[in-house]
Amino acid sequence: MDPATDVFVVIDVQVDFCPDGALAVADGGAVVAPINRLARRFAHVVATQDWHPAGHGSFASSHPGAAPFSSVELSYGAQTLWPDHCVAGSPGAAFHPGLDLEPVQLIVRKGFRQAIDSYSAFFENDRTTPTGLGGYLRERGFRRAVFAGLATDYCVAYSALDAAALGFEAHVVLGACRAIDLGGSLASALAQMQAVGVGLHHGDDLA
Ligand code: VGL
Ligand code: ZN
Repeated sequence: MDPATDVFVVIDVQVDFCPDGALAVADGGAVVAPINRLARRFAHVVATQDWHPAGHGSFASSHPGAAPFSSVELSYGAQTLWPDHCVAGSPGAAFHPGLDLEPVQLIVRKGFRQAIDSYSAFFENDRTTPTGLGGYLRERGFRRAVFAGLATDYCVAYSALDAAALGFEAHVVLGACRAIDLGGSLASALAQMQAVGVGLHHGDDLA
């Protein structure tokens, strides 16, 4: 590790992605302890927060007759529809109460445009609208980005893939992530990350 050029990126460790949340990821709360432990080993930590307006275009409830977890065609292509979740300012959008925010130097909110979802911490789902995180990390001189959080196969994987595409050395600590696994999405995400050289760490540490 190089403390000056490594950054730990904590993805969407929010109440709605944990058990009893609106879009609960199985065992989602299990990521909190390893993430808190990892964060203390990095000199630089940033976090993302899924942050949607009420009536967001990714919510099934915004598409009459559509069921959660089905897919629709939006202006930018296929979009999975989710239960209402992480509505800006709501209790479900808050970080998990056990997440240690003290080491976090930047919080990036994403998915706040009504008509565009954003899985990745770098580019929204139209694949062109930037969140600004790429410029921030580059300007701060980071070279290696290590990811953990929720969910492995959506926001973590999209973020790690974009980081690699932007030229960062990307790693994912899989033991500090949990997946939604919808229609083979976990296997597909792992294969895509492997294919572009994202470092996949199967335990809850970087080893
Ligand atoms: C996420 C689905 C919808 C995630 C966010 O954080 O992985 N997944 N919104
Ligand atoms: Zn979302």
